[in-house]
Amino acid sequence: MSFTLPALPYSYGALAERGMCQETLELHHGKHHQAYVNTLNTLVEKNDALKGKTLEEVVKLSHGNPDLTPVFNNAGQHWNHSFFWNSLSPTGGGVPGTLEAKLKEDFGGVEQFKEQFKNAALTQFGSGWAWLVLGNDGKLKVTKTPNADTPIATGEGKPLLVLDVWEHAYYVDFRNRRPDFTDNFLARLANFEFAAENLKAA
Ligand code: MN3
Repeated sequence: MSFTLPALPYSYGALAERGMCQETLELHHGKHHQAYVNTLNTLVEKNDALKGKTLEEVVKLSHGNPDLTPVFNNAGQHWNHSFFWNSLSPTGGGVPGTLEAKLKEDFGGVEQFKEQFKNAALTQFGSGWAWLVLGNDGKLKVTKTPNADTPIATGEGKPLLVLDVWEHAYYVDFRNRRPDFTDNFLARLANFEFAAENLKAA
């Protein structure tokens, strides 16, 4: 059994009017994400201990194991990107009431959450990810991870929403302007309905 690239939950051109053009998605999903899936399949095929495991199992088994760094990097990137596509929406930016109430409770309000999230996205040096997670204490938390790292491996909490802050995520649309990319995500692309569903299921 091998891993496959999940189809986007919208068309390649669906986010163009909201600041993520077709070329970005064709490269990011069709080239970058596809390459992680292909490399992961090649590596797992050569490793009897990993064959037949689910993606989450491969991520957790390879995390922190120096012998399996290439496996972790590609498995983590596959998981994170699959989650990222669902964190975007052609009707994004609106925060449903259930999530808004919880953001108010744990951050003081939606704007305070957005400030913390933007700060995480901007202070992630180099490549990585900014996350909204449900912490193990039951409180919402903003966090960031470098490279392919992911809360499902670090145990920092249950992921609710993610933003890819690797340069390949924004260079076509925003050149080097990660702050503008992050603001645009929070205002017009973030699928807070998806985050609210993840919160409800937690
Ligand atoms: Mn990416």
